[in-house]
Amino acid sequence: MAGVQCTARMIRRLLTLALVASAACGEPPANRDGPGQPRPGDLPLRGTKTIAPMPRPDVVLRDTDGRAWDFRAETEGRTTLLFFGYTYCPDICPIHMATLAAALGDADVEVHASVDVVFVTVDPERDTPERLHGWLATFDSSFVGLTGTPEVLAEALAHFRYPPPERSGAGPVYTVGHPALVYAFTPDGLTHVMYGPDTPVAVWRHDLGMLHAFPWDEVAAVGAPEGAATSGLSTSGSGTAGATEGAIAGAPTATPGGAARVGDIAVTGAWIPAPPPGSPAALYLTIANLGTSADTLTGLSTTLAAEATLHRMTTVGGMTRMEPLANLPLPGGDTVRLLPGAFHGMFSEPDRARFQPGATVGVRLVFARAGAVDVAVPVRSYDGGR
Ligand SMILES: [Cu+2]
Repeated sequence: MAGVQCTARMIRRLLTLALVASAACGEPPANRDGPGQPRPGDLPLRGTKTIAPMPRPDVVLRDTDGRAWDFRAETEGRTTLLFFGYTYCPDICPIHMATLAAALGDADVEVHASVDVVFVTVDPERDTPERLHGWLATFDSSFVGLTGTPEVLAEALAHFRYPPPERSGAGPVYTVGHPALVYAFTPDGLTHVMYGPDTPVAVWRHDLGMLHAFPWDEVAAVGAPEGAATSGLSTSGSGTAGATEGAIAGAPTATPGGAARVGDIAVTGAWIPAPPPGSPAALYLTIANLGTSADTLTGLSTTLAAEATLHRMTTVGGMTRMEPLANLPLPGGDTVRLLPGAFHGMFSEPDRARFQPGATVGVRLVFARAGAVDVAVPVRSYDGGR
């Protein structure tokens, strides 16, 4: 399939049209220094634009071959998509990587070659270089995995005004908070746009061509953006419980998922994204309480994984954390959706042979009032919904 092909000339024409249109509406054209001087802020990008673009972080990390990786030097003049995450994450991290791999897989060779996807682990203890390399390769072998000492990783996060990575939970199945956003750095060295985990493949496809083709050399003369010293974050609304169903790249809407009924409880659209090797698996579904009495989802289980738990993702200040959830209240007449970036079931140590696209996993859901119900849940690849 043909990728997005935006030439610099096409983008200039688009910008001229947009500026003429805004002038005709009586609004002063924003971010313009002179005639014909395009500014990144004028670009019709679909990602969330930063209020104040930030420079690339000045940190030296380690790649998965153990070599020193100077972030600024290695990425200079290129389009860099930076994400902080960890490979044991069941939800946002694999979604971002799968969506990016799908979008880049469709892109022109020239666009793909101009973009670096850089994944910095926030869990250096479990994400060994070997594991990081293998996990990323399941998405796209060109993705760069980076690690570092806790001090260096904290320094990299602090550049984006995030606290050091923080663990929750005890034992080997702890989770780690991390930023929900992918930061897109363009060849001018700045980040003008960010992307949340609910970014569909189509948006990436659209924006990647534009990030690549924009005449950044003409912008370079404009100088540092005002307010660069302030926080560059704008609210993206990503990863909140209010996410629209189907807005997630990996959430298929056309194919019906597993469904079941017990008492007043109707379960629909259940699906499991096929997890990368050695990673936990997530469960997404919709639960409607068709009765007038309140009920509660008190547990879930499967014989095909070591453990099944319920989680809630919370995004505060752009930092996503996963919290275990003892139960999920289901008020009478309400519908609750387990969606990427909001609620999910999680299967630790899933049976690899059974958690494959096209397979079905039997999951038992237990409700305080309605009782237990077994759902045959289809496993699909993350990019199955594009
Ligand atoms: Cu994650």
